[in-house]
Amino acid sequence: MSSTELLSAGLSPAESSSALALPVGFRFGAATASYQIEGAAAEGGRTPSIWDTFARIPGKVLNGDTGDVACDHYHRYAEDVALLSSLGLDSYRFSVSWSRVQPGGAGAVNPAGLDFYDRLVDELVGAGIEPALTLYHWDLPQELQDAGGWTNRATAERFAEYSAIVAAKLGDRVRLWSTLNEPWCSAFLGYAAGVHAPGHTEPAEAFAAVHHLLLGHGLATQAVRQAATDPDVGIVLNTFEVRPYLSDGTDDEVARRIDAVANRVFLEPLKNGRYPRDLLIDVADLTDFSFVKDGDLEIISTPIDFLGVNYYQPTVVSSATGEAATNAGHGSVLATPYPGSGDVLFPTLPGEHTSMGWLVDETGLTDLLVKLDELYGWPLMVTENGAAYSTGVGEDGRVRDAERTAYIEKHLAAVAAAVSRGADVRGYFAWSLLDNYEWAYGYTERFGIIHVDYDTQVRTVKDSARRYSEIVAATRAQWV
Ligand code: GCO
Repeated sequence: MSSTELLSAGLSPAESSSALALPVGFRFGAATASYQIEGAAAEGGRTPSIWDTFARIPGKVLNGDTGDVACDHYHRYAEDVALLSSLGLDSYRFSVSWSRVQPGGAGAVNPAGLDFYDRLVDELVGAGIEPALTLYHWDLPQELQDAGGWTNRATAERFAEYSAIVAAKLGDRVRLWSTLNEPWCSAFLGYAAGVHAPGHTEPAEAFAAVHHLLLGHGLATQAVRQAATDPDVGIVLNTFEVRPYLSDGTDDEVARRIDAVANRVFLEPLKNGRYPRDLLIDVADLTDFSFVKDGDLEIISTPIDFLGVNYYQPTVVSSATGEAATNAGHGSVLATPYPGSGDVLFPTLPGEHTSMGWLVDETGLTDLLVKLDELYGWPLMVTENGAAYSTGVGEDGRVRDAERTAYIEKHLAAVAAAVSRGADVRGYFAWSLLDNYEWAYGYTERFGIIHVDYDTQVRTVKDSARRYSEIVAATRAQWV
């Protein structure tokens, strides 16, 4: 028998066509983030975060949308957990709003805020769903921003204190902890490109922010290990699968630069306790890294239990003019931290694109996972993967999101392909459980496997969620 035949033995035809060769115990989940779904922005003692402020600056977010109401998950969490459960998912990745738990980001705990997450965790555990908690998904308390935000070293210390509070309360039931979600976005989109809160356009600030985010991560990792029972602690990066546009070597130097500022700026300090030498040289005109103090890199390289990988599309880069220039798409924010960044192009490749204009190419996920496994050796988890398409609810009440269904099928198969090539991948979380607040795009882009009607808050399970659920069931069936 071939391994495929072996795996399919005893399964119904529908099951065997859906089952993926993934290791026993592989986690299947869906992900969200606090500001994107909770709403109840001024309830239960929550105070503003930088996103509450940024969303109110005219022109920063499409239609002036805010997270004031979002998916009203704060009030509807039990219904949302029931939906997760109905899909047969075993894990739920969510984030905690710092200013709900500790208004102002320092000092006294707000019991009402912490109780919300206590209830959510109980609801999940009661439904047999493993909570996967992210401590920071971009919603910094505004008061900390007023004191400099992530450019201020003290923010890292405040973050560790807040993390200890959350871990002390929930650490008896939450095993999977992520410190930061996508610090690249916090630092570069927030402080250099200005398209995310706090909206600064100071490239030098972005590097100070990177360092203090990493320091906060290291301190929080230690704090969670002290306060929680046997936790697995990791960090979630939007590692970029950087590919040169031209394969003749012309674009290799640009690919190296982007890989340094997008990936290795985080991976190297986390794994090896140093910033990449080539990066230090590339950005020498911007910063001398004098914000790095004795002992910081040891804290930052505190061993982690897993790396969370968020993947949506490959990042194709070019230095060329001509054809590449004609096809240069969005994404130039990646180059913003560099002086003379105008020479980095992000060509749009032919093929299918989502409503965000992102290329559908699952080979990028396989290659990225294999590469990260080989270079760094951490257990990996795909903590976000998904696609924006605007398919609405049909007259028969169904959401026929065939493109998203195909996207998820291809990317799950791409994870299995990475596993077959030796990568230690332990889970997959669809982004997102619900249509939600897509940051600067407001409510215009829908990533959910569950549709949300923002007027009525009615949830409708999309076809993609049903298909995902079927694949999960079939894959698990082969384990028994
Ligand atoms: C991110 C965030 C999510 C986004 C998602 C789609 O990766 O940017 O973690 O909050 O909503 O990625 O853009």
